[in-house]
Amino acid sequence: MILVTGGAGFIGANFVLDWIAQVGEPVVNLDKLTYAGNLETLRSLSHDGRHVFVQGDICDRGLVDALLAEHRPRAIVHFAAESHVDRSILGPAEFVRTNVEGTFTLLEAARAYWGALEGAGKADFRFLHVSTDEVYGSLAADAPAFTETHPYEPNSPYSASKAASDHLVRAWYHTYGLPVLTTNCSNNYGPYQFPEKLIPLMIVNALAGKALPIYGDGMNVRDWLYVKDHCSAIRTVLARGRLGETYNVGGWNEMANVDIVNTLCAILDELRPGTGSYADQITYVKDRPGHDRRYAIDARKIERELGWRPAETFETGIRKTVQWYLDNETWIANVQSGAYRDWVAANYADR
Ligand code: NAD
Ligand code: TDX
Repeated sequence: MILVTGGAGFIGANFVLDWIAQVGEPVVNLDKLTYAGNLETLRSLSHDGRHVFVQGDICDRGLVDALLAEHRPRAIVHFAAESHVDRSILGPAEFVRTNVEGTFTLLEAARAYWGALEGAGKADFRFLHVSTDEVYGSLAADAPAFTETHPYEPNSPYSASKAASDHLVRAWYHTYGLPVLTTNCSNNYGPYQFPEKLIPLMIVNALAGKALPIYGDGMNVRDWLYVKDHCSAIRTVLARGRLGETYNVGGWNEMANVDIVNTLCAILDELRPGTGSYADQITYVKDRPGHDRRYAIDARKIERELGWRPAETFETGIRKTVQWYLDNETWIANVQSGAYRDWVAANYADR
């Protein structure tokens, strides 16, 4: 049994589906079901005994203690977070609460639980903290990609809260010996991503005939990784990562936002032709405050030490992603209307 936090969100739910399919080991999934949590994504597991869903808050120490005592997991994989930069600018409090206080609560609960384990159970226990490349701040156009030793220079309330959580995880290893691992990954894309993030927002707006809002000059650069490749990286680090280490995870795929949006429009023009090009819907809008110019990940450590490689290129991953959104318009409509919340009550009432 492993305990996953935030397993109803975009990456967490992809991870739970991938874990059950690839490893088959039971999962207890603790998720508060904020606006970003969507159990409809886990519909295929709603009657699978290997998935135990618990709606709750990672800041609730009593609940976390009770789950650890009941399920005796061999690892905690911690995804739960407030994850959207624009929301962190409008309302940072929830980011500090969940990302910093929530991680602190989990670390303390894990320390108590692990401290009472004995023998092989104690030696094998792992706390894997899922983090982001945004903690490193912004890179100049010609600077080398982020390595694991790059200084932390977070610029948004979101990235500052994730940086704080990374520091707590590091301290719990050095001070208490808690067997931790941290991954810092670049921008993910793929199925089941909430349509507030760049790629799903552009696909959904394009299909709805709405504007495609590009912030600033559209030349901000991100590294993009298909979500299933992030899941395989987490599985790899959990299995073979060195304790106390951090691993950067990325796709070696830097792209400017405007190129991403044009790529999406070109694929949509081909797969769902309209009267003109979807690119005609592109609108340049006011920039995001404190908008980081460039992120790039140097993933050589995880490749060299653990033998991990992404399976998808951007070209293959983005086509699968667009096709998925075209094939799953009900999922999108339910997310946009809020109807996905009713599905939870109807299908997980017994949990
Ligand atoms: P998401 O916003 O889609 O999902 C977050 C999940 O956490 C939701 O299901 C939500 O209900 C849950 N949650 C929020 N607050 C909670 C709380 N207090 N208690 C319990 N559950 C709570 O996020 P995501 O994009 O899937 O990101 C998952 C993790 O990966 C985050 O830690 C994020 O920082 C990190 N990450 C994301 C990306 C990316 O591109 N999306 C890249 C690198 C790292
Ligand atoms: O409408 C938009 N227009 C636009 O130009 C949106 C939503 C975004 N953008 C730009 C801002 C960024 O430069 O696109 C880029 C990607 O934006 P987001 O999808 O909001 O992602 P980002 O801010 O890069 O952060 C993401 O990657 C790292 C995730 O949200 C984080 O959780 C993760 O840690």
